[in-house]
Amino acid sequence: MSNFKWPKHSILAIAVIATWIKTVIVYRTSFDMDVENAMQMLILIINPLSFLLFFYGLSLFFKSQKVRNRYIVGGSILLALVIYGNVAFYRFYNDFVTLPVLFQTSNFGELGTSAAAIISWVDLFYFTDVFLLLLAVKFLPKLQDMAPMRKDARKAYFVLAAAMLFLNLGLAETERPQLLTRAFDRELLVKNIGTYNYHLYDVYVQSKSSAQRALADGSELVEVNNYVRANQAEPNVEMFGKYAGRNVIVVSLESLQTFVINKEMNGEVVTPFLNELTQDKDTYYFNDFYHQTGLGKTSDSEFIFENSLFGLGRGAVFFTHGENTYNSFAEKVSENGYYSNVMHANNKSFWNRDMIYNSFNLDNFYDIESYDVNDENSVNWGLKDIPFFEQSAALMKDMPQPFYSRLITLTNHYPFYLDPEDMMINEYDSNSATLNRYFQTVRYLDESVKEFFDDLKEQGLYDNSIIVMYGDHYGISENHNKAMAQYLGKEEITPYDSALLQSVPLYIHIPGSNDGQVMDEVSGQLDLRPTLLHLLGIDTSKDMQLGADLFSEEHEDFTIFRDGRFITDKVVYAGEVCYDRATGEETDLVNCEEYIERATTELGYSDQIINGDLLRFYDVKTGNLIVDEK
Ligand code: GP9
Ligand code: MN
Repeated sequence: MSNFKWPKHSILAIAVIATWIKTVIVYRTSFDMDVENAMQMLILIINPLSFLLFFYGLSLFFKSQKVRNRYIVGGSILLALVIYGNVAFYRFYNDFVTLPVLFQTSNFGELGTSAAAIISWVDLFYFTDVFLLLLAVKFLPKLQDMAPMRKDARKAYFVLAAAMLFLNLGLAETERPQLLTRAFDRELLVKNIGTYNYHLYDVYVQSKSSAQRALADGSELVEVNNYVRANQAEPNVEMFGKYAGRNVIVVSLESLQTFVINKEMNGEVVTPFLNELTQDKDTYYFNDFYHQTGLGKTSDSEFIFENSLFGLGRGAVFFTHGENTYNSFAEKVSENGYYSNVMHANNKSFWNRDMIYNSFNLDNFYDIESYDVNDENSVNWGLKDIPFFEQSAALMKDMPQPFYSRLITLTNHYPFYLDPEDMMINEYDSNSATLNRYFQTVRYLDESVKEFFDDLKEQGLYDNSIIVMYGDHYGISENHNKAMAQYLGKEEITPYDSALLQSVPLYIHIPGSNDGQVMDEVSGQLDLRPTLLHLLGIDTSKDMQLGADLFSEEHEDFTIFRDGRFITDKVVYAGEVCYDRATGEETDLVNCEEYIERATTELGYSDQIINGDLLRFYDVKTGNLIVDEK
């Protein structure tokens, strides 16, 4: 044994191979990435390699063995943290980390209950390569030749690394043409170029978007404006201004999806009050309405509601563009004599709300300081919805009228914990504890809404208000597909099913209207702003909005998701496949093509407006461009 000499660069080789194998295992065990064929599998397996060769290979530039080893071990720790951070994030958001998300640290403190459900001891596995390297560094050096690599050998090494990169990109290009230019979908990116290269790419995109603001001069708006004007839906004459002057109460129903509405779970009704409302004479209930949020979750839904623009494909626009110029719903109603405010019993800085609410020109934010929150009336993320609604109604009573209040509920939030006394139905019995608990917290949310209606009546606010309620985003991610399939009585959840599962309920409840209907427009959260402003008789014909009035004759059955998927009354487009909406069968891509183009255009325009901060160049009163002096 003592004569045996390990080859010169064993530590480097171990680093590359160990981290490589670990990364591939992590891909297969911790992320849910569909691999459809052998080529995709091959790409997945080789994609970490080029980066690892480069990254660990930099050690070859150090002369001393000691420094080389330190660099390699330090590097492996860094990469392990990156991978682990991604895994923990993925468990919660079912998505990959982006740079802007990393700066959302002010949210991390509050993730307490959620984090505990997400991290465990088994996670030490993600550091296996680090442990292995520590052992190797301790025991191998005596047994190996310590001299630095020769220059020509080093050159050959980097040529190999570059060749690996081109091989990877080449294969990815045949599998997914235009991957890097078109990608709204991080899963496709990670699958094809690997998690490490993905982060480098993300840094590049981030700097490009910062440059975009600096370089914008307003001329970009001409094309966007033409598109928006050409596609805008005329208000419905009968509905326009029909409820002018009423208070507007908007309720964001945390994580509520349509799949529980009018359904039972093991013989128990999940949402008795919300079910009743779907048939109510004063309620327009939209059963084919979708959330359009991305990584910003609740904050994205707020952004969409206020602006009728999409959030961003990466990170939360609330964080990345909190200081932009906007023309929010709040600002519009304030100009028409409304007192505008948001009510949410959480710290004001969560999701950067305090900052961006200023940019939205909201008159007030009733945050946690406005509420009486204690151990008794809290669970999970904070104040329970029933006392939240009760205290909110009391606060509303003292507001100047008419007011616009947007209330954000919280109890039906992952991980869906409840106190035993608030459990009104049993848990479900699938392999997903999350889905099992979800039905109970949804049941609680339903009860809280029912009581809220009573609170409003008690405070004398009910009759003169419009109450709008919608699900903010999904509650059950694709991580729970197996349990979901069990509940829905399906063999499996296909991408087609997943897209349709993004439906969230929308209620527009107008006391005394007597015109209640179930509406089956295919529609989305971007449509809320124009719809409600028109009900109040507020003109939006010059606004930069991408949604359409739900009561308009010209409203189209077409709704786009943030990641490029979309739904119409005829097709569902998901995972780059066009499905027949009625049958769920794959159909010719031609049937989706026209819409694919429009989805790309609209998402692109929305991004342009936000990244360029273009509304600073737009006079919404006149519809004129404010041309930048420079
Ligand atoms: C936090 C609440 C929840 O204040 O809105 O945010 P979410 O995690 O659903 O985006
Ligand atoms: Mn939410």
